[in-house]
Amino acid sequence: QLLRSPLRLEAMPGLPLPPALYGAQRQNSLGLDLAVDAMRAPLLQAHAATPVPPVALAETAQVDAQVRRALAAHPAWDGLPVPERAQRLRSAADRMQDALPRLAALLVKEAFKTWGDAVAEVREAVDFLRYYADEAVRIMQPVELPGPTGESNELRLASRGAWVCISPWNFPLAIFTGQVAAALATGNTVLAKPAEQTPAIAAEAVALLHAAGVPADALQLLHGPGETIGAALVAHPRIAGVVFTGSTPVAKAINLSLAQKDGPIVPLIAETGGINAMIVDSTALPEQVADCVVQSAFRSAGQRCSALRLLCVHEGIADAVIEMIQGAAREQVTGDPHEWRTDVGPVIDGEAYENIQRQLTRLHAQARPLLPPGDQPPATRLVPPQAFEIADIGEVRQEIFGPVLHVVRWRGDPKGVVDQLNALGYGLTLGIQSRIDTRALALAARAHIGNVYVNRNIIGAVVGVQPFGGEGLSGTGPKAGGPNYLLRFCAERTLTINTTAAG
Ligand code: TXE
Repeated sequence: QLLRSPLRLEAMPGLPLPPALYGAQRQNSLGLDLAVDAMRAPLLQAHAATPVPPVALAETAQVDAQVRRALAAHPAWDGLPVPERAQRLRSAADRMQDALPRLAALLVKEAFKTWGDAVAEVREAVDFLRYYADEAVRIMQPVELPGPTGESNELRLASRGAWVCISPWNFPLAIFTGQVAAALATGNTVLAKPAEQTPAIAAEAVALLHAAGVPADALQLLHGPGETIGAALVAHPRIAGVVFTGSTPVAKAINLSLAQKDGPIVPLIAETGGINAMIVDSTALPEQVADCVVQSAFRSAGQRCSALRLLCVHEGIADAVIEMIQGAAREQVTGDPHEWRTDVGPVIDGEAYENIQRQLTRLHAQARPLLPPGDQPPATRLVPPQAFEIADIGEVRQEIFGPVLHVVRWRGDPKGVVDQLNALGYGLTLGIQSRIDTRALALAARAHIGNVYVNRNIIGAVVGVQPFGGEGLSGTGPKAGGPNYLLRFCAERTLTINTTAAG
């Protein structure tokens, strides 16, 4: 199920084929192209009919009152039977599913997603709601534990209180919904602070959750800058925990703020970026490698925390792989995300664009460019897929959040490559391409990396199937979309009763 078979477009009547179709397949990250094409009419209709509504910004002075409201709403929400809470989240999932064309259109308009990525993201948000609803029902049953004669022992999970959910712009619906759904499913109330760049899609998700029966005070939305609103929420002495996805420096700043503030010691769940690599040995299939590079490094304009940044390829097949990547990259259509054919849309904002351009200038001076730079005017914020050959893994010090790949050749023992990757300190994703199973498994076991994908044509996870999250500079764990995630939102409580006592 995980290694999907290639979908052949020739079988789809009426679908325009690109002039030189790479690998005779064309699909987005989750192999959705064909399904997305089938939805073309309702999606384009929704696009014409969906404005990006303005939102009201929160004031820092409001934060305390909103936290108090979330605390006041906690007993009633927590007091609902778990199946009832789960049912409301499933109802929100159904509503989200029904609203797919409108939500996808909003993602295209507000977050500049391509259509394939937008549809995949709505589905991921729906999956998060359903998965955490089911998980809460599964884990929140009291468990009888064995104990000494004359005592009964019970372990149960309880909600903690009001959680702060801080989310980024790159999956503004899926990550936002996942965080909120996990906190709500476990009986917590929520103060959600979405990214400044993508407030409208978060507001849509909240409206659907409210309509599905989540009380307004149990789920509150605060729009505004991270440095003010986000920081004020984190610093509030009465919050129960923070779940954060974004950059490593902000995760560390939140950790520091939590450590220094008054009030209880509360958990932080942080999921940040990575310098994600793929190790390709001499037995790998160059075409398969190139396909994975296109899907993992260039799609979503490289704006995924899981995205491939560093290709470590055995010198014996490096030239063949590079040539194949050059061919595959040429097939990528960089352009307006509203256009149906676009593969690589603009990066999120001018600041991100400038940042990427600075890194590209440095790379042009220091490394061998493997792809043409393109001639897109800066106002478009379009960065065509870029790749640079570098001499050493250690040269990659920083995550470039765009469609930019580093390529390095290696020789000798691939275990040394894993050791160098471990030394970078990030630990989010790793791809391995090899036709020697024992070697691939040995490399995977050596890597201090949260998510390893062997011979897969995309680096990235599926909710409820492959839990996702990193370690080291890439985050705290536990993994989102996996069986241990909800535990972190809960307090563990035991109840021991002396069953021999009179009375
Ligand atoms: O993230 P930020 P940005 C990485 C990626 C990218 C970089 C910057 O490398 O280039 O982060 O992106 C809120 N207290 N990723 O600037 O700043 C902020 O308002 C509390 C990887 O978007 O970390 C937003 O809601 N909150 C990542 C959220 O934090 C604060 C996805 C993320 O913003 C805050 C996105 C503060 N002091 C970026 N400062 C991934 N893992 O997918 C900011 N925020």
